[in-house]
Amino acid sequence: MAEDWPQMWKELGLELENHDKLMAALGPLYLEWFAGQPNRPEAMRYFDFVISEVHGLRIKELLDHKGKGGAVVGTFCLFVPEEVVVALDGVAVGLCAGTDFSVPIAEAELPRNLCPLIKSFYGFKRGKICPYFESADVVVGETTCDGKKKVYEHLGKIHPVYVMEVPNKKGPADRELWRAELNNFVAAMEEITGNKLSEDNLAAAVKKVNAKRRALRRVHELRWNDPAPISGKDALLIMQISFYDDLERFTRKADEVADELEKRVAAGEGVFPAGTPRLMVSGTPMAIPNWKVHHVVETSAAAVVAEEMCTGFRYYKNTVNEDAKTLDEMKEALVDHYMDINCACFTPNEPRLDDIEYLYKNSGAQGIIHATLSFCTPYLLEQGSVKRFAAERDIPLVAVETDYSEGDVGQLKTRVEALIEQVST
Ligand code: BJ8
Repeated sequence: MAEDWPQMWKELGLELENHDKLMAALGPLYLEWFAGQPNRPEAMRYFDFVISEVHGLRIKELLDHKGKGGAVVGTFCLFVPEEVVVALDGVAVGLCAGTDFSVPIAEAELPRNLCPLIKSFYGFKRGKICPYFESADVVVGETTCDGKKKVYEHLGKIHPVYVMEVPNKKGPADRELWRAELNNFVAAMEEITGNKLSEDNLAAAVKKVNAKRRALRRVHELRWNDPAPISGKDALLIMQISFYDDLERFTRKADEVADELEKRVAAGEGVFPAGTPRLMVSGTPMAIPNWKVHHVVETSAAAVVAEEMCTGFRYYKNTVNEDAKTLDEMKEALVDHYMDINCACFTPNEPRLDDIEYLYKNSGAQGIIHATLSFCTPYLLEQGSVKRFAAERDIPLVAVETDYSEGDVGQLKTRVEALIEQVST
């Protein structure tokens, strides 16, 4: 790691002692869980490098961008229209929210019976541990679940926050609300970036973000082959990195992975032996560095071959229509795109079951793990519908509720192993 990073972190106002402790814990964990996987694609080296520089080079790039007058926009949800941020020469960064490390810092102020994703990100800010947070000119929140909605009020006291109202239903009035929210967001981002949205810059941004979604889809769908040419853990990692890496470089590198995977598939090569039990995961997002469920599955002689979640299919399922000509038509295409995300924050949310069915049928998965973060009411309540859906089709399913601690790994492993045994007989 370059020597001037501690100085950079200091200038960002990080609490260096806590930050060092976090990095000291994450480095060995990453080496143990990722580097040791057999027969990883060569093209994963880039992603290993990105992780090795996660708080170094990438932060320097963001600060350089700010130095040239650009803005950095922090996000926690797929609903934040990154095409608008990119069009206005901003950088959208999905902020870290996947570690237990920052949870106790949040619990000093927030209730303990709250989703760990929310506590994780709030603890990062409160403890001044995350250089992405400290680099962000603004954090864009959303009114998706009650936990996030209310914590943005707290966050707003210690960091600039802009909140988008996401509708709870998908009828005409809800579309209208979202259209208005999109226009308000454009106005807010124009003020923050000092740039004006135009047909040209929005069309270019849509193309760039679409290319990223397509590259992710290529990587993820190549796992549908047996043997799987890449582990679920690596596919998840690529997905997580897509939220904060440089947009165009990331797309190139993800396409390089996909090119290599295509060759592996043609040669019948995989990271697991052919016939390894195949599972898909559905539920709440797995923010970096939350790799727990995938690690448990793939150290139990099975493979994760699909994710019906925001760090997965929900992000790359659709691209934004590139045929729109006028700015109004382009914004309407964005409205269409975002209103088609099947998050549990909507009621009803039947199309999520169609997504699960599509992934289950096409990925060759033999069973489903419904994985929900603790205290996530929307996904815990949808667990019942997903269970019913699976039972009606005789699909083996196990539903787990977990957090970022190590405490339940043994129990998780027992449940996953029972599912693997069920799909293997
Ligand atoms: S579009 S899933 S990213 S809201 S896990 S914080 S819902 S209590 S993250 Fe999400 Fe956007 Fe929906 Fe996707 Fe609340 Fe649940 Fe926690 Fe969650």
